[in-house]
Amino acid sequence: MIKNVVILGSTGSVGKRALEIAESLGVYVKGLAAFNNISLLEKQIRIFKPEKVAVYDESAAEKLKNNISDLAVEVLSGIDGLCEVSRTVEVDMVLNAVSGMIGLKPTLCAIDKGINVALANKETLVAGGALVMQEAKKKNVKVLPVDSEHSAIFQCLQGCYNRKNLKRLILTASGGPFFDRDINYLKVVTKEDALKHPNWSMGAKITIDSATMMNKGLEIIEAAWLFDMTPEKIDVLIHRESIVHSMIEYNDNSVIAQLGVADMGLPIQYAFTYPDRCPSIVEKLDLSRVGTLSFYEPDTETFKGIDICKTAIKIGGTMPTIVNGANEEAVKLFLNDEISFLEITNVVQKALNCFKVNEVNTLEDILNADNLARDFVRKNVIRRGE
Ligand code: MN3
Repeated sequence: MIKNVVILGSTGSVGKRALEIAESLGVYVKGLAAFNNISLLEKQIRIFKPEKVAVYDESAAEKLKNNISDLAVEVLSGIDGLCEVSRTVEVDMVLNAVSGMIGLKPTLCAIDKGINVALANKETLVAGGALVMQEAKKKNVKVLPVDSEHSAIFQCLQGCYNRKNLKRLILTASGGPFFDRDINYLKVVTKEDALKHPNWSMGAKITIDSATMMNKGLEIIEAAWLFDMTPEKIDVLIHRESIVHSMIEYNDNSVIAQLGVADMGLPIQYAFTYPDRCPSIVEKLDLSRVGTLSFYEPDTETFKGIDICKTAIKIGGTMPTIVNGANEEAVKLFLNDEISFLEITNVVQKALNCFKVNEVNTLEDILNADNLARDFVRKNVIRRGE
C-alpha cells in the first residue's frame, strides 16, 4: 500500500472520495490541488494538513493564501502550481482527478519525476496517450486506472497468464439519462435533463459526456492506451444497473467480470493498495438485493460518441486530441445554453471530418491540436436560434 499521496482535483467527486479512502487507510495526503473551490479546499487543508496546495484560478489562490495565513502550507497557483504539487518529492503516488485537458501537464510532470500516477482524469490519456504511455515506460512508472471501467479491466487482467489469449475488452455503460430515447426526444432535451445521471453523481462535464455517450467513446480510447488494445477489440455493452464495471473475454470465450456497488471508492482504494487489497469503507455488494442484471447493445446511430471516438483512435496521431478538445469546448457551450444537446456530437463529428492529422511527439503537438479543435468548434458550431 502507498504511504502518501498527492490528490489533484480534491474538491471534485472523485477527489472527495479519495480523501475519505486515504483517511480510512491511513494514507498521508502530502499535496492537494483544486480548480477554484477554495472554501472546500480550505476545509480539506485544515483536516489533512498537506505540505503544498495549488489552485488553478490565480485570484482564488491569492484569496486562499490570505485565508490560511495561520498555516505553514505552501500555496501555489495556475497550471505551474499544479505541476509543482505533482512533483512533490518523496510522494508515492499522484492521483489525478481534475476535469479536462488541464490534467495532462501535471500527469507528465509526475511521470518525469518517476512518481506513479493513478488516473481518474481520462482526458490525460485520450489527448496525450501516446506521450504519457511512452514517458511512463521510459521512467518505469506505473499508470493505474481509477476510471471504474478501466479499474475493472485492470482487476480482471490480474489473472491473465498470457496476453495472447485475451480476445477483447467489454466496457459496460450505464446508458446515461437518455437510454432508449430517440432522436426526436433528444432534439428538445434541456441541460437539466442531461445533468440527471441515473447511477453516478459526478461533475457536469462527465455527466454530459455520459448523456451523449462521448464518455464511453473517450473510455475506448483510454482503454486502447492503458491496455495496448486495438479499438476493434474493445466493445461496449449497456448495463443499466452499474454493478458489472467491465469485463474481459478470452479466446476460449470465457468471460471474466468485476462487480461491485457503484462507488468510486473501490477503484480509488485498489489504486492505493495495488497489487494488495484490504478491507474497505465501500459498501458490500448484495446481489440478491440487486436481483437482475440487464445488458443491451448500445444505440450507436442515435448516440454518435462511440463511433466518433473509435474512428479517431483508428486514425491516430492528433485525432483523439482533436476529438477530445472539440468535445470539451462543445460541452462548455451546451452548459452555457449556447448550443443544443445534439449539436455537441454534430460539431465533434465535423471536426473529425475536417481536420488533417499530425504526428504526436511533444506536449506542444498535443496542446496545439487541442487549441485548434476548440477554435474550430467556436467558429463552426450552430448556435441556438441560428
Ligand atoms: Mn467511467
